Amino acid sequence: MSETPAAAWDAAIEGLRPLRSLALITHVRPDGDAYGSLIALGLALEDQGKRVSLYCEDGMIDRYRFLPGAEKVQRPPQQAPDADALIAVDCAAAKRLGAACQHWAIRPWLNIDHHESNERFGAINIVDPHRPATGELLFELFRRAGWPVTPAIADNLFVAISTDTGSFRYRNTTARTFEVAAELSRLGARIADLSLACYGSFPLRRTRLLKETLQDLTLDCGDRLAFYRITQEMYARTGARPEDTEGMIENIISTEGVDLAIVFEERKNGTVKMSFRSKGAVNVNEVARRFGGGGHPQAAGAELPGSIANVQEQVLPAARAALGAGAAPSDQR
Ligand SMILES: [Mn+2]
Repeated sequence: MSETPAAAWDAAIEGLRPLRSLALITHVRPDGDAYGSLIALGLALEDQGKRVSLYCEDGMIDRYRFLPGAEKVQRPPQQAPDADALIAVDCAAAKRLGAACQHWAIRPWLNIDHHESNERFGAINIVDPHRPATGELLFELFRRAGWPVTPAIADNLFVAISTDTGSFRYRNTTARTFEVAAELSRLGARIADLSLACYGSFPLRRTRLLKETLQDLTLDCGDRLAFYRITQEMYARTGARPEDTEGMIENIISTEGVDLAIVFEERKNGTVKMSFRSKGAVNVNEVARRFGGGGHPQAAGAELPGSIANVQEQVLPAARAALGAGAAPSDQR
C-alpha cells in the first residue's frame, strides 16, 4: 500500500465532525512518536471544540514531560471512559493498547498508525507503513481537515517525527518528511530545544545502565550479530528504569559491520522483551513476527515468557538464520 486511500481520510474527517468527546490512547512502552502523536491529535481536537481524554498505560514518563500538553496524559481507567469514540495512535496491535482497555465496552473506532504489522483493528484504519512516523500522518490529517497547527501541536509533531526517524537518519526518512519538518519549524516548533530534550539530556542512571550493557555485549556471526541483556539486577544496581532504554540499541546497531542488534530485557512479569534493529540486510519485522511481535523492517519488538537464557535459545538461531548464517553454534568470541 503506497498511500492511505482517500476514502479512509474522508471517513475519518467526516466521522469526527459531529463527535463531541473523544478518548485517545497510544501503545504501552511509549516512545516520542506515541506521545507526540497522542498529544498533537488531542490538542487539535480540543481546538475543534471537542472534549478529549488522553491515555497511555504507562502514564506520562519523565523523559517526555517537556512536551507541551504532557500534563493531559493519564493512565487509562479500568472502566471505559465516557466518550463518543476511541482513537488509537501509533499502535500496531490492539493488545499493545494495554491491559485496562482490553475490557472496555468501547472498541477503537479510528486506528491511525504506520507500522507494517498493523492489525487494522479499527472501524476506520489510516495505516501507511511508508510514513516514518504517525506524526507525519497526523500532519496530513490536520492539513486535509483544515485544522490549524499551533506552535504546541508543531512541537509535538516534530518530536514524533524526529524520534521515529532517528533524527532524520533512518531509511524511512523521505523528502516529504523534511518538507513536513520545515513546515513545522515555520509553524513554531522549537527545533533546538526539542532536540536537546530528546537527545542531549539523558539522566545519569541511563549512562550507568549503558555502561553495564556494553560490558555485557556479545558479538556473534562474524561480528554481524550483536546482542546484550538488561536484567532486573542491572536496573536495581544502576537505578535506571525501563523507559530509559529507548534508543540505547542505537549505540550497538551503529557499529560498522553489525547488521542485526538485539536487546534481551528481563521484565518483572517473568517475560523477556526483545528489541531488534537492522540496517536493512535483515527484515526484523519478519523475525519479530515469528515470536508474536512485529514493528518495522528495521526496528521491531517481541516478548516471550521465560528466562533470558531460554528466550535466547529460541531467538538466536532465528537471528543467525536471518543473517544467512544458519542455526549452527555461534562463532562467539
Ligand atoms: Mn511510531
